[in-house]
Amino acid sequence: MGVFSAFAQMIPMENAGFEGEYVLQSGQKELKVARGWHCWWVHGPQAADGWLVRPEFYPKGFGPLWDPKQDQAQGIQSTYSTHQGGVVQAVQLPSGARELHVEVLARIYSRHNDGSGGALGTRVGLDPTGQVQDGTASTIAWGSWQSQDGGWDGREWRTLAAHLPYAHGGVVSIWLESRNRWKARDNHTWWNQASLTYEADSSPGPGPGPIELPADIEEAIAFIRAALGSLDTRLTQVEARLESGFAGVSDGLDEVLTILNGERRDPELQKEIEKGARVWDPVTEEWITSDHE
Ligand SMILES: [Ca+2]
Repeated sequence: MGVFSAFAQMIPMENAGFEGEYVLQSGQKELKVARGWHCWWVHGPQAADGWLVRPEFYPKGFGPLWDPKQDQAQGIQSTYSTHQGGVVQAVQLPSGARELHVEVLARIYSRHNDGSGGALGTRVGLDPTGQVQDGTASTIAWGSWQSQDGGWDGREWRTLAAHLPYAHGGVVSIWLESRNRWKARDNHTWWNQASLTYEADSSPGPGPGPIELPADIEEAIAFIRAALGSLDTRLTQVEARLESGFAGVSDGLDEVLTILNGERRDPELQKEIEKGARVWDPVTEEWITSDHE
C-alpha cells in the first residue's frame, strides 16, 4: 500500500458532500439523488417476494436539530425487503495521477421487529474504465465492507475506503454500494463527505514547475542521483525497444514517446504484479494478475 500523506493531492469531484437540492432521477419521487451522483440497484429475480427490490433514495439531514440541512447525506433504504444498490459518479483524473484513494463516511441502521438486524453492509469501489452502468461489473476494485456482520451498530460514522493502484489519467468511477441479506423492517445506509485523492508521480524529473534542490549538499546529491536513476531506467527501456526493432516507424516513435513520458508499465508496477497484486494496466486497459500463484 502506498503512503498517501506525503504526495496525496485532492481530485475535485461534483458535490462530494451530498449537499444542496436533491434531483428526482427519471422523475421518480422515490429516487431523490444528490446532484452530481446517479443511483443504481440490482432488481430481482425474486423482487415479488421482497428479495432485491428497488430501494428508495433520499436526502438525510445530519446538521443540528434546528437545521438538519446544514449537513446532508445520501440515504438509501428498503422496508421488509432486501436491496443491493447505491450511487455512482464518474470523475475526470488529472494526467499523471496514480495510486488513487477514495474515502466516504457512512452510517447504517437496520432493525427488524424482533430487534435483530438485516445483515446490512456498505462499501466503496473504484472502476478504472469509468463506466457508470453496472454496479456488479468485475472491473470495479472494491474496498472492504463495513457491516453489521462485523459488529458495527451503525451509530458512529465509519470511513469506507478503496484503493486503485496505477490509474493514469482518463476517467474513473466511484461506486457506493449498500446491501442487506435479510428482509428486516428497516434498512438504511447514509453516505457523506466523499474524497478522492491521488499520489502524484514521486520520482523527481522534468515536471511542470521548476525543480528546487534541497539546501543540504548531501541531500541535493541524493536528489540528483535519484533523478538520473529514473531517467536511466527509461533510457534502458528505449534502447531495448530500438534493438528489438519496430513494426512501423510511426508506431515505434509513439512507443518511444510513451516510454519517455513514463506511461509504460514501469518496474514498480511489474513488482506489484509479481507480488500477486491485481493491478490496472493503463496501456492495455485491462486488469493484470501474475500467472503463477
Ligand atoms: Ca454532507
